[in-house]
Amino acid sequence: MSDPLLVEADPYPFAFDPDHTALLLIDMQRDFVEPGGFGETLGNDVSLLRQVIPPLRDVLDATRRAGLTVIHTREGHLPDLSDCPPAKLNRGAPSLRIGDPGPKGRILVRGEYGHDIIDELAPAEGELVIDKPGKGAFYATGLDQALRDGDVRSLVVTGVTTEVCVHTTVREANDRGYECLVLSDCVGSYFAGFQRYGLEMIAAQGGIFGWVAPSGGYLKALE
Ligand code: C5J
Repeated sequence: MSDPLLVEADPYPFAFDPDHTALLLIDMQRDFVEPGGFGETLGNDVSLLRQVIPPLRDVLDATRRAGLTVIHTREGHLPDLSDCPPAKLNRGAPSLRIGDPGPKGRILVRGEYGHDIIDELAPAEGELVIDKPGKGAFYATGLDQALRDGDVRSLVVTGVTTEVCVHTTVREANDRGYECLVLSDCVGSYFAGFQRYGLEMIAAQGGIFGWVAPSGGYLKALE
């Protein structure tokens, strides 16, 4: 076991052992993040999400250099939508539904161009990519088993969106016994208020779901 590394964080320093820690990049998919994608079609300002790309790129590079495990997730469904519950498909009576043809291929369908991860953060060979039908990365996926197989106990969490897939995943991870550090400048929301309160909720009450810190402290710890 290596000496634990420390990151200044809310509500108190986050200690992690790099040999038992994974970087998780949640849903950095073209349809959420790119201009002309599904997210923008719904009226969202994707520039708020794109702000996370440069710091997350630095975090990804440093994490790879340090030899920690890197895991990517993608939200999406099988082409026949058999893994998409009607409640999700019909929610909100959207003008574009999951599976409909969208600007970058069928919306949230595996194998489509818009479903894939943006080029800037493309998975490297050997990095695990978890395809998830839900908002949380643990629901109906092999993530928990993969983490246990790799003896991973701590997660450094990044990606989009803060209040939806990041939050759901952090809560799921916390209930399963993983310690989560959320990097505040590497998670993004289409809504400034949700970003702020989403992060506050994680670290509130002595770190009820985990820790929150800007990426600088994590990068420093890896040096
Ligand atoms: C994610 C969503 N990734 N907002 N999905 O947060 O529907």
